[in-house]
Amino acid sequence: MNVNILLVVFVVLSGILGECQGGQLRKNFYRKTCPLAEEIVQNVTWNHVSTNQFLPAKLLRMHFHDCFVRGCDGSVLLNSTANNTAEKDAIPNLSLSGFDVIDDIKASVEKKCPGVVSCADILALAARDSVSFQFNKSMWEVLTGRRDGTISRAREALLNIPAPVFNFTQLKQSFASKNLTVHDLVVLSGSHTIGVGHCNTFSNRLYNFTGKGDQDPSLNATYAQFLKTKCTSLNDTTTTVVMDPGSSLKFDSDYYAILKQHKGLFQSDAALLTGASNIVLELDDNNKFFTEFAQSMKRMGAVEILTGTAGEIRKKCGVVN
Ligand code: HEM
Ligand SMILES: *[C@@H]1O[C@H](CO)[C@@H](O)[C@H](O)[C@H]1NC(C)=O
Ligand SMILES: *[C@@H]1O[C@H](CO)[C@@H](O)[C@H](O)[C@H]1NC(C)=O
Ligand SMILES: *[C@@H]1O[C@H](CO)[C@@H](O)[C@H](O)[C@H]1NC(C)=O
Ligand SMILES: *[C@@H]1O[C@H](CO)[C@@H](O)[C@H](O)[C@H]1NC(C)=O
Ligand SMILES: *[C@@H]1O[C@H](CO)[C@@H](O)[C@H](O)[C@H]1NC(C)=O
Ligand SMILES: *[C@@H]1O[C@H](CO)[C@@H](O)[C@H](O)[C@H]1NC(C)=O
Ligand SMILES: *[C@@H]1O[C@H](CO)[C@@H](O)[C@H](O)[C@H]1NC(C)=O
Ligand SMILES: *[C@@H]1O[C@H](CO)[C@@H](O)[C@H](O)[C@H]1NC(C)=O
Ligand SMILES: *[C@@H]1O[C@H](CO)[C@@H](O)[C@H](O)[C@H]1NC(C)=O
Ligand SMILES: CC(=O)N[C@H]1CO[C@H](CO)[C@@H](O)[C@@H]1O
Repeated sequence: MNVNILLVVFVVLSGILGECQGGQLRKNFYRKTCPLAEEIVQNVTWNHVSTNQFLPAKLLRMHFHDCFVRGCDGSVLLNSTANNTAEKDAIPNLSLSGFDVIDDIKASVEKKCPGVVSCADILALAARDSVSFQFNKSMWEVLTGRRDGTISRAREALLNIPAPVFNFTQLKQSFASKNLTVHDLVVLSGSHTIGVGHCNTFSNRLYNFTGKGDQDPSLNATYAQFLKTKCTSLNDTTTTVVMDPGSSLKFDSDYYAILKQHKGLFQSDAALLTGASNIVLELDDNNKFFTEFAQSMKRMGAVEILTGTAGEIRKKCGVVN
């Protein structure tokens, strides 16, 4: 085989690999149609994060929920209507917030280039930029070119968002249904290095694990005692607990160190240690975690996307055109 043929094979293979990673998404899709789009998103996001340090966790989780229900099509942003209960109003799973920030970013982008930049792309960029603020640089690449969906159903959120009581098999299946691997599952769960969980999402582990008033034996007993002082009963639905007690605002690989000490907050966190301990051990390192996170986010950000002429570019993220 001569060099030219090798080159052709290489180019074709890279094309196929690129296809698998991002589908028809591209780097800086709006370069010609709205050159300042990504800069505006970053600026407005950073302005908000500078006065709300809890925002990165909100937007990162919102992007995840968007991608897992009908793909990353901005459907999580749609409001309920008289005849439809939208994803964002699916009962407790969600406790999502930050929609007002997305609306504000969208308004700034619309002012510059009306009807060009999708809400789905804005959410993907804002999730990246909000987490990146503390590093003063972009922590992962976001390909763009997503279009906005027009359908948002609460029932689909309940069916597609993995539950905190899921075991490893269920988590693996949930991610596989989005063409994401066990490696993606463990890497993306590292998002739980920032943010909070409500007591009712894990208090069964403290008070009634098997229905006999018992505690989850896989939860660090010392830590369980501490958690019981925060969540004093099974029916507390309002108190929140940080998931990374040492540095709940800092985006780092602490999550994996926490898992190793059996202090993962949800059963789904603890399940990773039993189901994929080798990956947990591997990721307990900032550089390794950041590198892998960037790749898995690219894969999650391409799940079931609408591109080309599919869907629409919403004028307002909360309502279809
Ligand atoms: C693997 C399955 C997952 C399960 C079962 C799960 C479950 C949960 C639950 C129950 C909460 C607490 C919500 C609350 O009580 O307010 C939470 C918070 C959070 N999750 Fe996950 N999650 C998973 C994966 C992910 C992924 C893939 C991401 C992002 C890529 C993510 C990002 C977050 C963030 C940032 C928070 C904190 C939100 C806040 O502070 O308001 N999670 N997750
Ligand atoms: C974004 O913010 C930077 C720094 O404050 C500023 O120089 C730049 O002009 C802003 N860009 C846009 C498009 O607003
Ligand atoms: C839902 O209601 C809107 C008006 O609020 C209407 O335009 C739309 O056709 C209705 N959709 C269905 C499926 O009934
Ligand atoms: C953030 O990065 C910009 C450009 O990369 C640089 O000009 C600025 O000094 C940095 N700010 C801080 C606080 O390091
Ligand atoms: C995981 O949960 C499912 C549903 O509750 C159950 O059928 C399955 O046996 C569990 N798997 C393991 C390995 O515990
Ligand atoms: C997963 O990949 C298969 C085969 O390429 C494709 O048919 C399916 O639509 C993909 N599913 C998702 C959720 O991306
Ligand atoms: C614990 O779970 C069992 C079985 O589901 C239930 O009968 C019991 O009422 C629960 N205890 C409390 C305090 O909720
Ligand atoms: C919560 O549960 C405790 C018992 O665990 C009970 O005494 C209390 O009345 C419950 N509170 C509410 C608001 O249901
Ligand atoms: C439980 O947590 C303590 C620190 O709070 C730690 O020293 C211990 O090793 C942990 N136990 C297990 C089984 O990981
Ligand atoms: C969606 O609902 C929120 C909260 O009720 C509201 O603030 C926002 O203006 C609505 N968006 C649209 C486009 O109607
Ligand atoms: C994923 C998740 O937490 N699902 C829950 C959403 O809320 C319904 C109704 O309370 C629960 O049954 C689901 O388990």
